[in-house]
Amino acid sequence: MTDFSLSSYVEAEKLRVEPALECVVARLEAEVDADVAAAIRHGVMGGGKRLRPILCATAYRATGGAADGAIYPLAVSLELIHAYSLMHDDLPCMDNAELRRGRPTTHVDHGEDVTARAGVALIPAAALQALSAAEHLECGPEGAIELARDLMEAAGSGGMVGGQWLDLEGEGEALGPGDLNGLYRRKTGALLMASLVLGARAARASDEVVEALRRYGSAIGLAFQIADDVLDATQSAETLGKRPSDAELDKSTYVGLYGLEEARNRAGAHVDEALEALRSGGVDAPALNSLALYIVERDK
Ligand code: GRG
Repeated sequence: MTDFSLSSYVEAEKLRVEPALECVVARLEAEVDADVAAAIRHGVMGGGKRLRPILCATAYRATGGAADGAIYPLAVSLELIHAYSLMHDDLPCMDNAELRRGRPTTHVDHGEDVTARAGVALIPAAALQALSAAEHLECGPEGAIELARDLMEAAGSGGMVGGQWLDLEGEGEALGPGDLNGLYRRKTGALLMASLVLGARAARASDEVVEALRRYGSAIGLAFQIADDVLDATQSAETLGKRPSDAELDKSTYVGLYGLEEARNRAGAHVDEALEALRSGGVDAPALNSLALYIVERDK
């Protein structure tokens, strides 16, 4: 029996993530034109679950990292990539969305060209943020390179960007299970997995533990995107803070392939896989267990 409360944990984590993000955004604002600065602030500081930095910080502590807050500057580098991806994903040339996190998307308030520039500025900012955070964490030159490489690989054409290409190309196509899994592992899974790996690496965890976190991250990445399909098919714009759009954009989804119930079952099976990865790697972390369960239960 545990008295662990995920909602208090997440709230406390957000209180540590937000100032670290504010610090990066304030620095960036001083480097760019005012219109781009405003779009960056809109895209980065406008809410969101902050799941990626929370996973990173949680993995760090679960694998031997200190509880003193030193991890957050690294953790927010993941959120910079995530924020840019949402800003660009919402653009008219991609998913053409006008609502996100319960308010107008960045391009609706700041224009398409400014949003494109603001998003792009966040990519090198994220890499630089990871490198300077690694220096403060005293990871050494090789450790710093490894962290930045993991982040950029997850963000790149073998990861999130490549997944987004597949997603755009797949609109109007009936993707089979293998193709859909590959797309999800890249588009959504790669950055979630990197969040765990960065945290564990920063804590100087053993290769075996890093591998356990990688397997956990890979499994929750898939579970997360399947749960997202379920949410898109079952929830209103009011609840989601964005307009459900999979059907309108004619996207292949787990719900389309397997139906609602089986999609939920499969997401649950990936969560079991994630929990087993932690157990087999000897990682005892109630917060990681609860976060995995939360990922599939957020539609309830
Ligand atoms: C130019 C092809 C090309 C790509 C640019 C746009 C882009 C890169 C990538 C898009 C990746 C993307 C939108 C993946 C979806 C990931 C996902 C499920 C996001 C929702 O994450 P949450 O629920 O969001 O964590 P919050 O709002 O809580 O932060």
